[in-house]
Amino acid sequence: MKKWNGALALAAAMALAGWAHGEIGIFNNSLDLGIADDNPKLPGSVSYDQQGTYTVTGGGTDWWEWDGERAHFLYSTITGNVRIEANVKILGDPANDWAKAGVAIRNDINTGAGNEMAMNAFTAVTDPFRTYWDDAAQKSVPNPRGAFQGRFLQGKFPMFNYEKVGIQPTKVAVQRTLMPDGQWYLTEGFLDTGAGLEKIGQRYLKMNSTAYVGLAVTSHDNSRTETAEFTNVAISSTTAPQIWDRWEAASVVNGGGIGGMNSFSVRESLSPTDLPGNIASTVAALNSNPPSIDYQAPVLNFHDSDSNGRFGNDATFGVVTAGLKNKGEVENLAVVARGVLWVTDPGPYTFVIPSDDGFELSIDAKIVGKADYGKGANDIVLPATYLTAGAHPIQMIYWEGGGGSSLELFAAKGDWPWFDYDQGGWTKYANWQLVGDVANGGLALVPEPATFGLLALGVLGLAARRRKA
Ligand SMILES: [Ca+2]
Ligand SMILES: [Ca+2]
Ligand SMILES: [Ca+2]
Repeated sequence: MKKWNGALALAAAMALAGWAHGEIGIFNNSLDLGIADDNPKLPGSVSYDQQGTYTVTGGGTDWWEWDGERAHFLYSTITGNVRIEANVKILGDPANDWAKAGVAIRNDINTGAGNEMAMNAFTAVTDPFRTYWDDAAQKSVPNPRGAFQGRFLQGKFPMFNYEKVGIQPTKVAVQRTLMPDGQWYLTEGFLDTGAGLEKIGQRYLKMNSTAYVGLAVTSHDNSRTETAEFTNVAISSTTAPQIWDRWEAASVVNGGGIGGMNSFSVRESLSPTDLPGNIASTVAALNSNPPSIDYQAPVLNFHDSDSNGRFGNDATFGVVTAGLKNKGEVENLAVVARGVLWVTDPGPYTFVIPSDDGFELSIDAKIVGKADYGKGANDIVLPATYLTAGAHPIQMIYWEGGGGSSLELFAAKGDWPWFDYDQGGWTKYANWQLVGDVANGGLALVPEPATFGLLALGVLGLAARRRKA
């Protein structure tokens, strides 16, 4: 992992234009997040010693609660890009292992009747004395950790969580950076466990331009409070994001087409021998066996047997359409589908792939996600990938070994943990559509780059004519 060099943050904080110094060091205000006198039951407090130490005491059942964050929060309002970092030390031994102290960026502090469910990103340390029972050793062993967590949607469950376990972090940081589309912020969490600040997670959040930024402590036990000291607290508008999207090179498949207008080029190859259940064997089969069939498909929504995924109107695999296999009897099939995405609405996109068996999805020749094992048609939600406006080659490698077989590729704009925040009611976060289903708002596909120049000229010509009209 890359390390963050935070040396410039303090200086940049001092240089922030228009910075209003409040009553508590560099912060303007503090409050109990949650329902007053209920959760947190015991009021929190803050103090500042003029030497740079902030002492924050907080109660509440947890920051990470389904119905809202419970903590004491010392904050300022800040517009645009922002980074906050601090050394953090929890005082004493908290009653609950999950007591947390850290730095947070929030969309709001009052989203409804004191029941805080704001979009947020929080990097925190937990109880420094936490342990777990080691069965083999028959004793408790240290189990310190830090976490980067938060909420995706204002007023909605669930939340995201990334943890780093092993050494108690001494320093935490969280930052947000506005992406080129002007609406989505990349939020990133960092922890220092002795080797400098290290990124442990990222999420794209569609936040307000003004955020609440500060220090938070939750006791994770509503019958008491816990206290932490924060030093070297720095707020900066300089964020230097480390975007994690797409770093691993895609598998190379030779031959087959590379897309068309509103379509994928699909190549299917029936293996004469059993197809081992992994990506490398699938690529080898595609590169060494003659293709069984090449064709164009508007979307990837295939079904042969067992689950048919999330979308109906399934197509049969090409080998069934061509009469090479009976429906329901497809086995040992290697598939590659390629196209060129044409993105007109830039931003983060989440792709979901229910497939039986596995897959590798790449965009711009870098892997977005994969399932390198035989599997059933459960949804796999890939980490969000940021798509700029314009053309992006896309490639899906898929195989069916034996048993059930199906494949779908669908996506929605945004960074989502799941398509369904009702966990089964199909109450969707966003407009999930099959990739290529433009009529319903899905991502568009265009011809291969070799012919793409002509298309781009055509689009520009059309725009020019519209301006004249
Ligand atoms: Ca389907
Ligand atoms: Ca089968
Ligand atoms: Ca199967």
